[in-house]
Amino acid sequence: VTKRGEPSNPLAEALAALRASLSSLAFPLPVPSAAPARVTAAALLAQVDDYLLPRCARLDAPLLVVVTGPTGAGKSTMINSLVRAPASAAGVLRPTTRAPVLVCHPADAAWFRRGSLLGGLARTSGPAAGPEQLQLVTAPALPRGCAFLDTPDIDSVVAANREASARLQAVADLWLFVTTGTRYADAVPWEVLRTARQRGTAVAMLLNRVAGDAGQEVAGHLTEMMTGFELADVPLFVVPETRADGQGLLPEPVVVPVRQWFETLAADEETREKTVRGTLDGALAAVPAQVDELVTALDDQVAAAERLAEQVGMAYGAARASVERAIVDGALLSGEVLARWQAFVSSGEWTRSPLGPARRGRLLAGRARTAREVIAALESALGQLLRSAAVDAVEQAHRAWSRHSEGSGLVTAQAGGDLAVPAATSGVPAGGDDQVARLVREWRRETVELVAAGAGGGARAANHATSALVLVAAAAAPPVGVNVGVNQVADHEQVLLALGTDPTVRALAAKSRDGLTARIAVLIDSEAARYLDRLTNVSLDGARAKALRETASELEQVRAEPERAGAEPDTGEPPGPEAGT
Ligand SMILES: Nc1nc2c(ncn2[C@@H]2O[C@H](COP(=O)(O)OP(=O)(O)OP(=O)(O)O)[C@@H](O)[C@H]2O)c(=O)[nH]1
Ligand SMILES: [Mg+2]
Repeated sequence: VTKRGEPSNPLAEALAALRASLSSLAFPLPVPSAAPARVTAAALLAQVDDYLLPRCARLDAPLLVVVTGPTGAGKSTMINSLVRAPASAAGVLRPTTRAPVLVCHPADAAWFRRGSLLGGLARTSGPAAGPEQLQLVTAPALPRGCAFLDTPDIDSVVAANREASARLQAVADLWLFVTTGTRYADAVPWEVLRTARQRGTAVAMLLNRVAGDAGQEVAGHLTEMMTGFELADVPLFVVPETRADGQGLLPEPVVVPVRQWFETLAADEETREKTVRGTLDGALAAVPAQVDELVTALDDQVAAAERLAEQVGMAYGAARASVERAIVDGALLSGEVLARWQAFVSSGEWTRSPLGPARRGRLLAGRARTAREVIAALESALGQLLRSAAVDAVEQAHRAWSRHSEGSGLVTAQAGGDLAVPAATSGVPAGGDDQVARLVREWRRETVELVAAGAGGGARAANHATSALVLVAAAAAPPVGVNVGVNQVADHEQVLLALGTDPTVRALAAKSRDGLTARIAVLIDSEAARYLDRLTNVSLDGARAKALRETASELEQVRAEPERAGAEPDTGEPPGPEAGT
């Protein structure tokens, strides 16, 4: 039928594809759908590995009865009594069964010892050390072709037990649900049963330890409840309260009807296979709904990531706009820059001959010192402007992300460091190098080179002064065309106005300003990237959702075409571990 480890049929291939897309899923943003989706994805992935793949590869493997129900209901005691040996420890300390115990006929043991059914659980022959282990016990009293899996209780207060229990239930060909006259009305087990039922899992009920005279009444009520939960057609065993013997086994008369039912099931190949196929098909049919939930949750991730990205875009867009506005409207020409500019202007004859081509060199020559001071003041003011814009942006982005849970988890405790600390200003010693200082310095250098190239290698001092003019014109002067009456404005403003009309300065300043805005854009983008980088994994989710949807629909198609599914067991082979391996 199949070679171990190879996809044996289209169904197995479709499941393998589903498995691959499931294993790439992540739900990092804590939107409401994320936590349930993580649980669903893990459970589905486990079911594919533990049960769907192995079972669809070998339909003739022994039928696995998972015994489940509330703690203390007598699950382990019943299994031991069925196999007439203390296979799984029973006890008064709740919960007793903390790790799964698989009891099977010795001839079936090889299936479970080597098999990929529950492949993730390490096999042990002694008591399992934890829920990641599976204890294998053989019992000659069991018929071949039918095995029992004793599981931790269904509604355990121990979370690890509950999860382990759910994982084990997912591999069942049939559930034997054991409850008692005092526990049968509890809500949790019924919800679990309803889910099993909706998934087409075969179920048998066992009402255990029913006290003599209450039997009729309790069984009647339970039957009513079963009907309400669409479990009316499920076999119900009512086992009266008796005393266990020295080995903890129940008296034969109360066990016999249950054992006979399983013996009949194991012996009747057709019914057994029908049970196996029914549960398998139910589990496969339940996949699309689970995948829908995952796809919706992935969409939620993308939507949340887009919201977060938009907030970052707004914060850093505002920062960039405010810096550009300050440059364009001349806001930088104030304070120290203005004082230095005035000193620079008043040291010469600006008002009468601003920038006359013939006199430019001579005029500017004497102003090297004041020019340097203007440049230094301008650099410092520009640096401050950029730093405060970066701080504003990081604060706004941080505030925006912190307002909701999906963002607040991302701003702290990540490998990239705490986003609350703006990179542009953090950890830089006074006078030290940082991104902003580097940007300003590089922009000044670029402008000085532009001026030098434009001046055709004039005197250094002249270049200095012209650079000062160009730098101020680029970063601190308002755009040309502001109509100011010449008599009412101060000398330095007249110089500014003159700068605006001088074609050489204008061209150089325009180039210099373009260089500056480009550098600012790069800086702002790299600051914003500290936030956006945390969303890159999420933005892939659109593609992941699409891939997942495709694998699920392929699985649906294969399932809907039995001839393609090709999971017909080779009926010529007797069921057993040796077959086809
Ligand atoms: N008198 C009597 N005692 C029983 C019966 N079934 C179980 N017990 C006792 O009840 C206790 C619990 O039984 P277990 O078989 O360990 O119950 P369980 O459902 O496996 O419990 P967990 O493993 O904790 O989920 C043990 O002390 C058993 O000896 C019964 O039919 N009659
Ligand atoms: Mg037990």
